[in-house]
Amino acid sequence: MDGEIATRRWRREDIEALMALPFADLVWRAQTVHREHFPANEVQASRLLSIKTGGCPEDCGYCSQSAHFKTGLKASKLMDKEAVLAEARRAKAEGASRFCMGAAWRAPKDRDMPDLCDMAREVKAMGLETCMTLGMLTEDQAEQLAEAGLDYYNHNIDTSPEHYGEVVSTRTFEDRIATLERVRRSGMKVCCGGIVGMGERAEDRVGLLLALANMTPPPESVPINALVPIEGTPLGNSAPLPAIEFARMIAVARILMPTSYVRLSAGREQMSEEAQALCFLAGANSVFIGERLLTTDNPGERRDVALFERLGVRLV
Ligand code: SAM
Ligand code: DTB
Ligand code: SF4
Repeated sequence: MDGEIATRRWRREDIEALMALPFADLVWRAQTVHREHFPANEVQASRLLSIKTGGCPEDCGYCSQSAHFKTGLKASKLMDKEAVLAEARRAKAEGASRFCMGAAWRAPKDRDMPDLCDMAREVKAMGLETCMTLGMLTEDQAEQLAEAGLDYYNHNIDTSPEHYGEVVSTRTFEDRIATLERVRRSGMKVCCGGIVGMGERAEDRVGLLLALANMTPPPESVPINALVPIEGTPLGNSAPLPAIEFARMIAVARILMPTSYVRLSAGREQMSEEAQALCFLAGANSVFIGERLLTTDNPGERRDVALFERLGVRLV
């Protein structure tokens, strides 16, 4: 990342001004920035796997996996390494270049670290990029994962610092930042983004982007998730953000973080092809492929092949 981009500071007013641009002007700026730093018609493909599902002690108001809410999800323990490796092979065969392993934990237990490190090491040896999202990490755990060759660690800030306490009560925004700093110091790349459509205010979306863009350096990977409403959770009845507002969010993320992968993450199943196309026009250049995200559906290969062919986009 060039030094100027790594240390640039954005002001809230800069972001508000971008958000207020006429849509065509905003998309034109986002396209210009995107084409300076990335091939215009390539989208990176990641595949997710839930390696430990449900029964989570945290109370994130959007999540199907929290033990605090009755969502009907069946909890299971950490998968065997061989089963994880088989899924990684399948992901590679389906065209994924990165394999992301997610666990419904507040934090990993030290006794699970050797298995987790083996998974990271062996998935990487297949020629896939690796990512994990396991909750909070100690410095030592971050170092162990980095040592095993884990490329990315995902840990989202999810919303603005001001709104965070309304979504999660079992940890603070500062807890999230502390883990992100440990990940950064360990040498792994940072994957950090948020969710929109949780009933947040427009200023919270600005606050989310401000917090992400002012990390020094900004995250290399920025997932923008559209809330997948889960029945039984406090946010299960939230209304989706209009597609054009969602695309604005992507465009502003692209302008603020020119060299980061901006991922159109959760929510593609609920979006039209045209809404997704707007996001790619706005500078999104990464997606999750496959039939499933962690616990919810994703468009899957047949629909995605059709979409990306129609758009002339190459998945890489
Ligand atoms: N337990 C770990 C943690 O919270 O960091 C890792 C797994 S957690 C499911 C990873 C991320 O998925 C969350 O931070 C959130 O951004 C996203 N997520 C979870 N449920 C979602 C939903 N219903 N809709 C959209 N994004 C969601
Ligand atoms: C991220 O930002 N989105 C992914 C990944 N990081 C771990 C998770 C999306 C989860 C969507 C809801 C589910 O399938 O449970
Ligand atoms: Fe647990 Fe992560 Fe879901 Fe929060 S988002 S309840 S920490 S799995």
